Order: sequence, then C-alpha cells, then structure tokens
Amino acid sequence: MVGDEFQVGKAKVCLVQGDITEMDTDTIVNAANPALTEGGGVSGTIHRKGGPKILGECKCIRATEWPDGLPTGKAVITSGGNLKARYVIHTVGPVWHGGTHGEPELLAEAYHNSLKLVVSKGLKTIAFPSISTGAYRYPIEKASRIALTTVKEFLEKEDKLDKVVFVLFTEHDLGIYKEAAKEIL
Ligand code: AR6
Repeated sequence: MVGDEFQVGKAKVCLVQGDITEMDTDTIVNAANPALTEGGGVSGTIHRKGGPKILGECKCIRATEWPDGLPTGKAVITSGGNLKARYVIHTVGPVWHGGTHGEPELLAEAYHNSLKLVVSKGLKTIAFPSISTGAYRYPIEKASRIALTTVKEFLEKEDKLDKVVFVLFTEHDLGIYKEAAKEIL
C-alpha cells in the first residue's frame, strides 16, 4: 500500500478526491436513474460535460434493450462523448429504504455488473463514484464497505483489470472510504 493506493491481486485500487468527469481512465461509471436520462448529481455532470452523444446512446439503449427502464443493479455502456474517458458505464444503484429491501445486494450488483462489463469489453481501468450515496440516500459508511468488498472480491478472481479508482466528491467522503479501505483492502 502506498498512500491511498492498494494492491489487490494484479490491480491497483486508488482512492482519490475529485470530479469523476476529469478522470482519464478507460471508463467512468455513472450513478444513473432507470430512465437513463440526464438527472442531477454525478449523472447531470457527466451528461453536461460529455455532450449529447451520451444521451443519444442512452435513448437508443432504452428503446432497444430496456423499454421499461434499466433495472436496479444492472449496467450498460456508452461512449464517453467529449469526456477524457472513452466509455461511460451507466448503472442504477438502489434507493435507500432502511436497508431491509435488498439494498446491500443491489448495490453490490451495481458494482459487480459494472466490473463484468468493463472486463467483457477488454478495458483495463475504471473509475467509480460513490453510487447511491447522494440523491438515493444510501448511508455512505455502509455503502463504502459494500463498494470496496465487491471490488476486492472481483479482483481476487479476475486478473484482467489494471486499475480501479474510487473518485469521492468531498474530503469527508474520501475519509470514510479511507477508513473502510484500511480494514477491507
Ligand atoms: N464526481 C464524483 N462524484 C460526484 C460528482 C462528480 N462530478 N457529483 C456528485 N458526486 P448522486 P445517487 C457524488 O446523487 O445517489 C441522479 O439524479 C455525490 O456527492 O449523483 O446514486 C440520477 O439521475 C455522491 O457522493 O447519485 C439518479 O436519479 C455520489 O456522487 C440519482 O441521482 C452519488 O450521488 C442517483 O442517485
């Protein structure tokens, strides 16, 4: 471990504070809504900075693959439009309803399905925001543990990824992920 960088299997797991739309990883992950519309939060910024190409591809995916909306926990991929990242993976995290409505499993699925998708496309580096911990109100202490555990378990079995970055928007959120990472990674 060097600073906020951890080695898990063949990959590095990094924890950084910042804006995910500035990342130059192969792909960044969007905390999307089932309709795959612009929305607010990280999604709003991705669409605003990435330009209309991303939304156009999202509309096409909705129409052809998920006419009733992307179910919670699933993930799809579009190009990165004007972003530095070449691709955006759109996944829907669970809305927090107290934790007894399958939220932990669904949050783990959102991370797991994003990782599976990036590997299936032959991509090597991925950056995640803290899915569900904004508008969807998932408590970040709990969510950070699920995020890190899911990534760790995936990387222990899968050796095709080089780097997984968690981009936390605030210093406070970064601190919570760092504490969880000390124990988990
Ligand atoms: N870079 C990194 N993290 C960010 C950024 C950014 N540019 N902007 C916000 N965050 P949220 P959710 C953090 O609400 O909870 C949308 O409207 C933010 O501080 O973006 O999964 C969608 O359309 C928080 O820690 O996603 C959905 O309707 C984290 O990203 C809904 O919100 C997630 O916050 C999804 O809610």
